[in-house]
Amino acid sequence: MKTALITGITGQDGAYLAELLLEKGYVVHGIKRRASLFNTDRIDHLYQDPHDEDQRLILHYGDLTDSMNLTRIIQETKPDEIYNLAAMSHVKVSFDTPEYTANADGVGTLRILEAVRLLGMEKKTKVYQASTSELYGLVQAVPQSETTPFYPRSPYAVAKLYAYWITVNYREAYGMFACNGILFNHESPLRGETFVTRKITRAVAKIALGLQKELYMGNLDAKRDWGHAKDYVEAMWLMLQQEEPEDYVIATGVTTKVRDFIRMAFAEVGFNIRFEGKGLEEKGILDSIDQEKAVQALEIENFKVQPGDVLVKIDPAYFRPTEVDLLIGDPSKAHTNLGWKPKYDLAMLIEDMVSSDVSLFKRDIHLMNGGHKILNQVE
Ligand code: NDP
Ligand code: GDR
Repeated sequence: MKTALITGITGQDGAYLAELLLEKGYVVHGIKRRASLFNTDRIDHLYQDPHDEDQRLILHYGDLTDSMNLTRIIQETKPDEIYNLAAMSHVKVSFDTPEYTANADGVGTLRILEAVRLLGMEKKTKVYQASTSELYGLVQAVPQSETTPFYPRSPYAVAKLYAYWITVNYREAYGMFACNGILFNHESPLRGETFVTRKITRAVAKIALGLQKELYMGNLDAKRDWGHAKDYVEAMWLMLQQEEPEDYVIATGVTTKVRDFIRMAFAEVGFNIRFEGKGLEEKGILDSIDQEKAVQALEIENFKVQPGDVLVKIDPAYFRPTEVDLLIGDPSKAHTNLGWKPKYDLAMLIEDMVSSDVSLFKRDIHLMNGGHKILNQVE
């Protein structure tokens, strides 16, 4: 029975990876941060009573900024595989918290690698580092592959650049099995609510159900290569099962503008959106409603919006000081060496996310009708 340690287990990828590894028979240790509220929503369905004899999911309090804590956990759990997924992962927020981001996302990776080395586990423990397509930043060439030069464009991406190279360095210097998965954007119903896809799918559900009036967005022209997180955690695992440690791009090879993601997400509930105007004046207007599709998706007959209503507006607060305009990955190496191919395309991803958010807010409506107060957070 193999043992894995996942940092960032309470995040989107941590949750899907924990599920995958438990299915494969692993004992899974996870590091969670202490918070004043419960923060394990995404993995609560995997929770096992610590008194169970065959408990295979074990959580430890910890933080990537605390090397003694990390060293102790690695020493106690003796993992065969470490998946370093923990990070301050929001690009825009990294401009507000650059020093913390460098500490957690950059030096945090060093702490893990150095702990493995100091404990003399460099020949036993394999390390996966959550690298990112944000490393490519300012476009040098497309599609981006393992050999495309990096040009990071945010404190987040610069911190991840350090993490990328320190992983390569420990592999070369100490013969460690350490790999970078250079993952392009991947989303799911578990995606954090402030990332663009989830912000959109939540807003689509809320607007369609009459819980929100409009959606404020930043740069609609950014292009991203979006895949499903379920497919991407499989690639992480595959990388650590190879004979040799190597770095891999994981992507779909298809890129889409934010504006088109919005259109596709609204179309999922039968709302056809057209965009008019330029720059900050651009607006997303409800062109028409496909009544049959809307009724089927929402299970309601009467909508609080009608054709002509402005549902999407621009707010400059969501623009970044430096933007990454275009990401499109070339996953050929992963196809050939790992035999990895995504099962979800963008249409399937959007369907999964919108239907999940519609169910979520229908449940809220149900609770509100029963007299419960629901927090109405909008990002
Ligand atoms: P999330 O933001 O959903 O999850 C991040 C996780 O890291 C959470 O469990 C969070 O804990 C934890 N965390 C944050 N800071 C610390 C810290 N200082 N110490 C310990 N734990 C911490 O990210 P994703 O699941 O989407 O991404 C996983 C990793 O992959 C990240 O490193 C991200 O940068 C990277 N990545 C993600 C991509 C994507 O498209 N999703 C693409 C490429 C790379 P808490 O729940 O308490 O906040
Ligand atoms: P990204 O994801 O920065 O690519 O990083 P995000 O979803 O935040 O942004 C994608 C693009 O959408 C544009 N955008 C907006 N973004 C947000 N969040 N909110 C908005 O209102 C909005 N309007 C337009 C952005 O400007 C950007 O161009 C994600 C994270 O998961 C990283 O951790 C990971 O490394 C990369 O993906 C790959």
